[in-house]
Order: sequence, then structure tokens, then C-alpha cells
Amino acid sequence: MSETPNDVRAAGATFKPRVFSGIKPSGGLTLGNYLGAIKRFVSMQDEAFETIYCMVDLHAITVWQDPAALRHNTRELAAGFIASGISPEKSILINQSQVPEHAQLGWILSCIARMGWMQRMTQFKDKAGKNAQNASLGLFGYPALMAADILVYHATHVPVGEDQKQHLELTRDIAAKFNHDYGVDFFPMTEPVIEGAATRVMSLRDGSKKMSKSDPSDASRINMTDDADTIAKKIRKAKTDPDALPSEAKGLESRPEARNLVNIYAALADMSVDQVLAAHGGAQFGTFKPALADLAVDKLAPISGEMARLMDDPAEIDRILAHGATQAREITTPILKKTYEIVGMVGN
Ligand code: AQP
Repeated sequence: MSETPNDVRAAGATFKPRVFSGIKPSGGLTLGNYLGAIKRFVSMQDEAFETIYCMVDLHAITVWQDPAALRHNTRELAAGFIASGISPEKSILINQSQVPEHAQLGWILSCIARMGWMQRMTQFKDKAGKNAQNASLGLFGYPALMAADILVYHATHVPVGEDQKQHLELTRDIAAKFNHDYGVDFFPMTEPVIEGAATRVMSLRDGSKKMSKSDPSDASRINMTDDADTIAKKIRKAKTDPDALPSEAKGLESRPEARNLVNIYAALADMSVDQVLAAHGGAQFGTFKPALADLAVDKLAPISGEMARLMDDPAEIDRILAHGATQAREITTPILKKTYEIVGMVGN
């Protein structure tokens, strides 16, 4: 690799600890996004990392999005990040399409990734459903753009829910193939950070299905904008079984709905599952559900109140995102430039 004054990383140097993660503005934020991802985003911001958090609007349009809804959801997602504790002073907060190097590196990495790798992605199979021939090319290539989102920052750590594990393994495969093909040590082997009691929050209507923003049933999820009555009603109606809660985690093994509610309680209360069961073991759902609803309202109401306040001033949200894009491009521009140089693009 040739050395230039623009070298972004000297050969053999270690990568700076840097966190990147994103959420699609493909609907409203759910409790799954909050517990599986955002809570960890906030704690990592105060650890020894530089942190970059992103509304991944280019990923959202891999399935049809109404333009007005996409604009609203992008701003509301930014409001959700900030209201949950992500500070634009401590973290770089961006909207993906405002930092064009994501898409530019996405193309290069699409030329590195192999069709066979993409065909193994379970999320594509889930999202495309039975009619894969009718899915967009973007949905199929999504993991290559996701790899670019991460690698265009040389990010070393990515906090995500469990559903993203396979995409992060692919990101490492793409980085390793790029490094191998060009004989460089340019992209890092990014570490997934999958931690906490609720890395996979399940639907309130079906314990075998992930809680999702795009689930047609609103009763299946808790939205971060739901009011106290709606949260209480959804938890009261959540599918469960007729048995009392066990006093040990082992007793939840074949009870997915019960396990889901206990996991949600543990994650919201910052307790372990064992601690929750020590306190509530033996309780019927008629008692446990109201306790969970009170806890959820207690934790979520301040966030939804702050989101509503921030959404009253969309121009301020746009200003924060424009500032974030400027900060982000200070990192991404030299990394993309160096990538082009490695690949052999003239004039970059
Ligand atoms: N149910 C969940 N439990 C734990 N973590 C979750 N995440 C999403 N749902 C859960 C985590 O949130 C981050 C952002 O996800 P995303 O919105 O970019 O994509 P997704 O996983 O496809 O989320 P949805 O809600 O299911 O969106 P739609 O319905 O539009 O596809 C990721 O870290 C994810 O792991």
C-alpha cells in the first residue's frame, strides 16, 4: 500500500475504539429497538468510545416508504435517540443519506461481497417472504451497504440486537476479503456488542416472532410514542399461558411469552432475570402484568414526553443532523479517498 499524506491509518496501527450503529426510520421506534439497541447506545456513549449513531434512511427504502412518512419517521427517530439520552454533544448523530460516503463505499463493497453470501442471509429470506423474485435489489444487497455504514468509519464495535448478528459476521467477511484481495490491513474486524436481558424482544401477540415496527398488528408492539393507557392495555392483552411465574429462569424454557415479559421487565428495571423471578416467582399474570405496565410507563413516559417536545421544533432536529453530517464527513471522506486509492481509482 502506498503511503501518502492522507493516510488514515499507518500500516500495523491499531484501530481507534469507535462505535457505529443505526436504526431504520421505517416506522415508529419500538420497545424492541429501545431495549435491544438504544439503551446500549447510550451507555457506550459514556464509555471510552467515539460514538456515531445513524438513522439509516437508505436502508428503510429497501421496502416501499411513503415519502412524507419517511421524513416524519426520520425526524421522530432522531428525537427518540436524543430523548433516550444520546447527546449530540457527545455522539455524532446523522441521517445516512446526508453522508454520501456510505453509499459510495457500499458500491465498492457490493463488488467484494459474493452472491452466495447474500443468499444465506436469513433476514432477507424473512423480509422477502415467499415472493423473493419481487423483492427489491436493494433489500438483497442491504448487508453490503450495512458493512459500508460500519467500515466507512473504521468502526470497531457495533451494538445491535441479536437479529443483526449474521449481518455483522458478513461485515467481517467482507472486510477480510477486501484486505486479502488488495493485500492491505485497511478495514478492521468489527466486534458485535449484543448484551442485556432483552437482545431479542418478541411480539406481544406471538412469542416466536420478533417485535417489529412494520408488524401489521399494532397490538404486537409497544411504540415509544404510546401513551400510558395504551401501554397498559397492550401489556394486559399480551399473550401468556395460564401458569404462575416460576422462581428460576429454567422454568421459563418452554414458555416463550412468559419469558418475553420477564426479559422486558428485567431490561427495563436493569435487573437480571433471576432477580425478577426472585421478586415475582409464584405470581399470576394478573398481578405481574400490572407491575410490568407500571414499570414500562415509568421508564417510557419521560422519553415519549421529550420526543413530543423535540418534534415541536423539526428545524432544530434538522440542524442537529446537518451538524452531525459535517462531523461525520471529517471521518468518512479520508477513509473513502484511501479506499479509492487502494482499489485503483484515478484522480481521487
Ligand atoms: N425486537 C427486537 N429486539 C431486540 N432488538 C431489536 N432491534 C430491532 N427489533 C428488535 C434492534 O434495533 C436495531 C435497529 O433495527 P432496525 O430498525 O434497523 O431493523 P430491524 O431489526 O429490522 O427492526 P424492525 O423493528 O423489525 O424494523 P422493520 O419492521 O422495519 O424491519 C438493531 O440493532 C436491531 O437488532
